[in-house]
Amino acid sequence: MEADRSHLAPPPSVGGSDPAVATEADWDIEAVRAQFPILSREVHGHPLVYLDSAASAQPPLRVLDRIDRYYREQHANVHRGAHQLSAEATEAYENARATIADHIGADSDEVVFTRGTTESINLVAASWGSRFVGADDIVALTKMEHHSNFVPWQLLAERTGARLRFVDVTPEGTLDLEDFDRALEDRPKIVAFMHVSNSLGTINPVSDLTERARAAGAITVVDGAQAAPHMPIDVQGLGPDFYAFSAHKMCGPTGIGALWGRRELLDDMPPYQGGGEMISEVTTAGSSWAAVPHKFEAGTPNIAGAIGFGEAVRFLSELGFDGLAAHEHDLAAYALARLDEVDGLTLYGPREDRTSVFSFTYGDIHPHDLSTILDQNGIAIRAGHHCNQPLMDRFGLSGTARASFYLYSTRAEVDALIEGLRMAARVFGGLS
Ligand code: C6P
Repeated sequence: MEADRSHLAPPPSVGGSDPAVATEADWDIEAVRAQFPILSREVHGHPLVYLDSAASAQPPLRVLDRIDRYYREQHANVHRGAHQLSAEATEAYENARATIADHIGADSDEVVFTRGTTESINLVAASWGSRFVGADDIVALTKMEHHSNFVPWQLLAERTGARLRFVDVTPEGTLDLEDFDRALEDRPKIVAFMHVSNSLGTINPVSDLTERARAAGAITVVDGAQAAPHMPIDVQGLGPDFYAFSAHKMCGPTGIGALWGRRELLDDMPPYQGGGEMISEVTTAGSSWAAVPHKFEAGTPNIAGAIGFGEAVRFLSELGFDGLAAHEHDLAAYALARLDEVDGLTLYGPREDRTSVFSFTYGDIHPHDLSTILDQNGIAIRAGHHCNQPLMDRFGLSGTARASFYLYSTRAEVDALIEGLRMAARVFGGLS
């Protein structure tokens, strides 16, 4: 049923652009949902309302089928055997890389398969960082970062003696651009920042930031974990030097992700790990390295994961990011309007230029209590610091409740969340 839209605030933009407002009727939500078997299960006797896609999105049947087919029909190690199965596995693995590269406007040999965003950033910090960062250098990062774009730089600073400079976040939950510019005056060697905030939904102006950083002589490392699921990524237009993302947040399997890097930078970097497959030659006197990307893929890779990742990217591309962004845009506007109706609820993050992830506190109810009550009603949200402790500190919080929506989410699920919040208020009292 199409809800009355007349009460909606001007919709926020999702995906950086301002797509035409879609309705559930434009986006064939039932056809989309039918592709996700898990969405028809129940939790604690209630239909599942899955509002935790920012943590891990659900995979559609065709991704599950592709992984299943790989194991049933094609499983063998890659790049090793001359036999048919190994050739087929290698072809499927490299095709997945090509699909992902094509999707982000890159060449295949610039895409390194990793375990995910975390490993991608650790790879850059350990490899580029250990070769090019010294005790006199500065690494700039923001207080908005997920721990995976924070701790690797702390480790690098500990190893090298480099200094960290933290760019502030405004009270509205956007990056403090004046502080960003002040940080650049210190001529940092590396500037690391996220594309989209996993707690606030903030979309950072990546191309603007990379341009400013480059002009100041820095390389940029962009955490795209929360952007790649929601918008097409064009690494050439965005302009970073490295871009990291994870499959499991974009309908793919866990344990696989990608690091894109500029070819000349990847070429100059030492290996991250040593072992099979990443070498050109090994002798007792020493070893030489395979060309990129294989130099960074030591050991047997996550072949099934990579193939599933490629299938997920194909799935999203065929569904179309325009329709997806318009659907999320509509849902975000609806969710904002409905959350505004709840007295005692405080929402964190901007109202414009955001994705459909909402962090909030509700009166004095502890976020974990809130999530427990919602879970008893089949509603899955996340509670805690979301691996964003410096950001939580910035807002004087220990944690928030967080509901995140995706391509299969519905207005009815927003309504279920609001009803669940009212239920929690009745349990804890004192709130409407
Ligand atoms: N955020 C969340 O619930 P991995 O675990 O390596 O796939 O992704 C880490 C990561 C990096 N950057 C951002 C912006 C992220 O959101 C995440 C994962 C999940 O917010 C789990 S903490």
